[in-house]
Amino acid sequence: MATNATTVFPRNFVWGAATASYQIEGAVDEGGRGLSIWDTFARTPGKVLNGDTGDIACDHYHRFGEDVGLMRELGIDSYRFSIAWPRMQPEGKGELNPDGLRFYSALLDRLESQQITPFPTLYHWDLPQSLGDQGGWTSRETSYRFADYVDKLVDALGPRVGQWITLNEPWCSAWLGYAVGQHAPGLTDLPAALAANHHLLLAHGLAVQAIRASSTAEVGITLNLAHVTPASEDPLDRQAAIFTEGNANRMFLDPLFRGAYPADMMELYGEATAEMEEGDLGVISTTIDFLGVNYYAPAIVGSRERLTELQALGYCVDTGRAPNLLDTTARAIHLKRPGFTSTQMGWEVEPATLTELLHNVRDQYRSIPIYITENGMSNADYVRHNGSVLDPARIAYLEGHLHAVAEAIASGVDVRGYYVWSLLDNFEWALGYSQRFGLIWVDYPTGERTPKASYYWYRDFIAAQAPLPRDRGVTSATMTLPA
Ligand code: IFM
Repeated sequence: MATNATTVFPRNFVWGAATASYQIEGAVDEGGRGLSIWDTFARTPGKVLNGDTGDIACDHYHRFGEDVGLMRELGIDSYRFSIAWPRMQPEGKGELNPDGLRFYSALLDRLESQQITPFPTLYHWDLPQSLGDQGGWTSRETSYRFADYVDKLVDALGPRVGQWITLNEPWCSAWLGYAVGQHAPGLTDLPAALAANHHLLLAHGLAVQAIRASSTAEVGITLNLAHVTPASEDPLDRQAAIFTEGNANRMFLDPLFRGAYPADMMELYGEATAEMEEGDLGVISTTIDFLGVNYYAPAIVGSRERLTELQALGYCVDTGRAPNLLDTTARAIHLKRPGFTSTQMGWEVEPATLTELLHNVRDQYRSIPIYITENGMSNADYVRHNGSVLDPARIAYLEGHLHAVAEAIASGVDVRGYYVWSLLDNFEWALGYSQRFGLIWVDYPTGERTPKASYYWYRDFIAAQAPLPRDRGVTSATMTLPA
């Protein structure tokens, strides 16, 4: 956790908050939007807790003006959101939907009027259902469809966007969607997950090339990188941790930065490995301008064979982590340590692991501008009798992780910005509305927004970083974090 230390952020550090289309927009049947695989998945009984869907969500589609107003009050420099592919290209092909374009143009206008820089993600899991019907990410064709979509979108909105994120957390799309079955489309099929892993990366590479061909915007990708620690020094636990880290990190970072999949993982997956074409890895490793890192919690991993011994040491099985990964990552098992604070998701809180992870990326790959594109926690928030929402645990979590980011910067990692997940409470995928990650409470029946104590804390934190306008020569701002 944070110690008595001075936290310094560079002068032009970007302060932001993040959301994603299916999680907040609602209006799934409006403005010519097509179906997505998440509409189908959420409407399938038993797939999402309480049968929740994104049909209405935060109704951001209708309330985006109010939401941008709340961003303005918060004082963020930049807003990370995602563009719903089925809103823009309802069938995943053809011309862009004019109503979809109107919605995102209006959002961009509103952001611009409030001097908030847009940081759009091109794909945050809502694949058009018609592409899902043709194999989704197991099909190479989906990568080509994505590149075509991005090409058209950048032509239409490009002049107003200076930075694009191609994909959000392709690990989740590929592995939770096709191996674990907890996310759309809900498959439990290792070769399908490996094909999806490859086609998502190919889609990313093709999209980078499409953007480069028609714009000068920066482009990057957001990964949910893992900080993995073996539960013990036992060789079986160590090997399980290596494979887990390989599955979460190296299966993405190696092709992106080294143009090759990691040999040990290819050997592990053997015949299940995806078919590739010559040149694919060259496309995937097309140079990017920045890396987005989403980080929430450390992972403690042991070998399934050693579960009894590990339980005797006080570990328990982390049921909040994808259970079927046990088989797909070499019989590795996610564990929880005794005595560690967890969030409502059951995720352990250990901010210093974020600093270590950022060091690892720099040392094992290369120094590249990094944005922390998501960080935050779900909490058992509630509205008090006087209408306020007090969430000191979230404030402590954010403080600790900001300190960890500052430590990474101080030791030379090129971190350029930080986005809280999330601006609003929203639809947390398979967990429906049961998990509240927002700085702003959303009353789902009415749509009413109530900023939480963490919102005001983050507002004051940002203000303390830039007490003078940035063009008035402020070189840095300091603040002392509590012990
Ligand atoms: O809500 C998600 C988001 O869509 C992707 N990253 C993790 C968040 C919390 O689980």
